[in-house]
Amino acid sequence: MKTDTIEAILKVLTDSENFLIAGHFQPDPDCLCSQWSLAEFLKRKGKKVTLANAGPMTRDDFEPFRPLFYESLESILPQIQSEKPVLIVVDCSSGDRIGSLQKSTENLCTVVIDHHANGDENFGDIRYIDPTSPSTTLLIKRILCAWDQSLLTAVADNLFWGFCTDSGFFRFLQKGCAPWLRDVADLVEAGAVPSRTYAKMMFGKSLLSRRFTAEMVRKMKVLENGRFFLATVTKAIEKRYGDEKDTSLFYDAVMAVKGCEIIALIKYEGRRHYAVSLRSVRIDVGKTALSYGGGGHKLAAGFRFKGSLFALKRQLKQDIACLLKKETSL
Ligand SMILES: [Mn+2]
Repeated sequence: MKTDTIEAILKVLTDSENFLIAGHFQPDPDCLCSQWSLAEFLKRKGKKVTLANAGPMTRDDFEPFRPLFYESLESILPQIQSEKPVLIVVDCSSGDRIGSLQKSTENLCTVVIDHHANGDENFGDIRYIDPTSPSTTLLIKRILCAWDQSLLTAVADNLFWGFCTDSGFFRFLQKGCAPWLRDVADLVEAGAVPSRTYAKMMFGKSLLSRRFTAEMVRKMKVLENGRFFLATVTKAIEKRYGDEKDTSLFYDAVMAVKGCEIIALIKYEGRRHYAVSLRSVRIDVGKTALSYGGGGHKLAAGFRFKGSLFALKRQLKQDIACLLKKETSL
């Protein structure tokens, strides 16, 4: 995969004075913390920075970020068109992932900073892509430290949070991650506190969000001799739990089941519209997601599906059965 260097990124950051920082829609902490930390840093260097994310940013823990981000660029479009800031896109590497922001930013010089492998190579003028990084925040950390060694405590704290969510609080880290853990150590040195971040991520949940997991575990289908688990968030479940659907707890609970290899979670998004998330213990499900027009990582990926739930389930069961068969025969 072609990637530009940190030096190329630094050159744009130092040479330009005005930036628009965007990330993927349905942002996670890795995305928002990458955006915010980069913005904070550039502002301290005297640059003009605008933050934008198509959202939604409804999660409680995103509240401090919310007033700082534009969800739509409509109101500042004339300004963008006359000032032509450099667009920096983080935590995704194809134009469609920034959602509704794409149209208003198409003609801007674009820098892409991402750790996903399956992006669009034609998107962006400068692309710094490193799929070995557990999070985009660690790429941002390297860029910031290459410019200026001092990290604000708040920046270190947020960069660490992004790393923790994408690495499942260190659980998903693979062999060879040691260099990245040195960056993590730098963040802790600069003021990030692992126990505090863990508490922020794991505690203070609603009882309803625990009940969601209970219901999903009870209703999921056990397939392929207990190697594949398929669960569906139906319209009724969606209505009952709303924002209280804590899917990460569900994945953790099912992943821990002996023999579990792959989990698929189908979510109702509207009539004949479904979002599918795939999780895997070791087998590459990124390619499966890609074959449906989606993307993601080897062990965590997803895609959207238009059509009947019946057709989706039938196809997905077939594909996963095939994948598991191939793995068994290797
Ligand atoms: Mn990420």
